[in-house]
Amino acid sequence: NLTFERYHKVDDIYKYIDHLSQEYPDIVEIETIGKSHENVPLRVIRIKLDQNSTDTKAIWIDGGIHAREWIAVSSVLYLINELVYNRDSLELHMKNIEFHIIPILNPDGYKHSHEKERLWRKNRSKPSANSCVGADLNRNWDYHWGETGASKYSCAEIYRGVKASSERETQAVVKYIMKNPNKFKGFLTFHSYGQYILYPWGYAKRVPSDHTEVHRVGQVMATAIKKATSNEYTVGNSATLLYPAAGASDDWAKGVAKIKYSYTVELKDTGKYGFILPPTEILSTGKEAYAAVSALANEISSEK
Ligand code: 0X9
Ligand code: ZN
Repeated sequence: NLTFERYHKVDDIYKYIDHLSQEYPDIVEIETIGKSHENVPLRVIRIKLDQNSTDTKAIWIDGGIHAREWIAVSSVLYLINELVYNRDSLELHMKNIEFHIIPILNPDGYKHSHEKERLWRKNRSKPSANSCVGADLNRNWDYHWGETGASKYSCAEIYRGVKASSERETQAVVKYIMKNPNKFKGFLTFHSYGQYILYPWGYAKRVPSDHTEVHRVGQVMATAIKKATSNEYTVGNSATLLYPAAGASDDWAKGVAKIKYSYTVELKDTGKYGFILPPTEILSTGKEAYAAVSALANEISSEK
């Protein structure tokens, strides 16, 4: 079992999810969807609690696309842990949804952040001999790739990669979701920090035509978080609320995979500790992530 008193390394995380799939093969399934640049398997854990329900609505959830945002990884693990160990007491809408969860999308970067440079953000690929290491996996997606807020310079923190979808980590998710894009009704990517629930578009200060509903559901998630821990999360268009940044996964999910409810959740805090959030915050932030997911699942399962 996993403690929520500290942050975990990649090996421990994989041991934990392996254990879950062995102990609970009826509800937990693991699929390796690709490999990172350094050949670490990228694993999706699928959880569907009610195997008898014919409802095939799915929600995609990922954490750890940015190496230093450890709280995103621990919060997704908390969610997994709740789904499995608290399954009997969960609300019905949590049982009917199929969750496709990748707790750590950038294992190489995460490892580097643990062992070498705490504030590392990118992955660990190296496009050529004289270039810097790492592409920003949240600038690498094939939707308005390379536009505002992404850099063509490999040394930049927001390096977009040599081309759209150049990175293995991006490719693995694209391939997996595009096998069956229609079943995904929600897409949540967990980041830190700032306490925001952001929705497309992120490439420019524009909103999609269905933004009224997308905003409303974002607000429902923020209200659920507030109820859980009394923390405030601000809901809004990501380019307007934060800054324009093209080639991020949320825009791809909405623009290409056509997943209506696509959000980037920036977890705690609002700047006191920033990326170096103390482990004492793991449990309460996990509860916030859980509250957001549950609220989204409820909205999605009640929609037509
Ligand atoms: O800049 C990012 O990639 C995200 N913020 S972070 O501090 N975690 O790096 C925000 C991404 C918001 N979404 C889009 N711009 N599409
Ligand atoms: Zn991030």
